[in-house]
Amino acid sequence: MQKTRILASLIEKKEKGQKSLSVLIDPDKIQNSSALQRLLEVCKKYSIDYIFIGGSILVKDTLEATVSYVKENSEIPTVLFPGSNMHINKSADAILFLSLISGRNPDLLIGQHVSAAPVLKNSNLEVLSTGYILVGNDANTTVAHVSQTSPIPTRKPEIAVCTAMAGELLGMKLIYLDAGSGAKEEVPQKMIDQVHKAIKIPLIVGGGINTIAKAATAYQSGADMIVLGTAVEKNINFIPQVAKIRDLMN
Ligand code: 1GP
Repeated sequence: MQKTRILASLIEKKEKGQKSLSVLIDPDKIQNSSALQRLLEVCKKYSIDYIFIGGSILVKDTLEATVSYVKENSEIPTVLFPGSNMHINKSADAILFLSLISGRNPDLLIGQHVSAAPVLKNSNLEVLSTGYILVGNDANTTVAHVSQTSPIPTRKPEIAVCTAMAGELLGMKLIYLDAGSGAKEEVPQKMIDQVHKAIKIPLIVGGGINTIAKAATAYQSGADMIVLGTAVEKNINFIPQVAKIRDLMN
């Protein structure tokens, strides 16, 4: 029996109009355990809702050590954000089972999932079926290159809307609009707003959120959860600033 705790809480929060905040830890970018410890302390202090762990490619073989450390030192639910079916770790609480529905690379629409399925079925991971939509005007980002797909251009919100609707109709439980890690241009307000209005399932937004104004705009436009990665790596004090925006909205 697969767990459903995180999905249930996201649906409940959405029904109440409550926002969530997730911090993405890229295991490749962790300097040492004291930096990770400090990050976890700040996440706890400001009641970060979820810790995402992963990245498009992981060069160092530190996923398992990172997940274990976070689990041992924090009670915040851990959600794997995998770049491939190599990035599964059974110690985490959940995994975003991402189907890259903005692209037409069959391996990332269904291929990797086939090989991951028996491993996931035999784990205690909560499997969160997620329609993953890459957004941006640059076909040369790491994620675009690794995934061999082109993102949906920022000026084409209608394509994102139809893609998200298709994901929902296919039975996916979450939609993730992502401009990619460290994106210069975040997912535009108009696109978040239109996608939010077109679907009933929770909407995650991430990529390039590096100012309070961008975080507030994403929430106000309809993001149920926002994900912070690069900006937190650069400045840990960004966490309390965005947590305050979340709390003001809740
Ligand atoms: C990337 O959405 C995440 O997939 C987070 O992006 O690193 O730009 O915050 P940033």
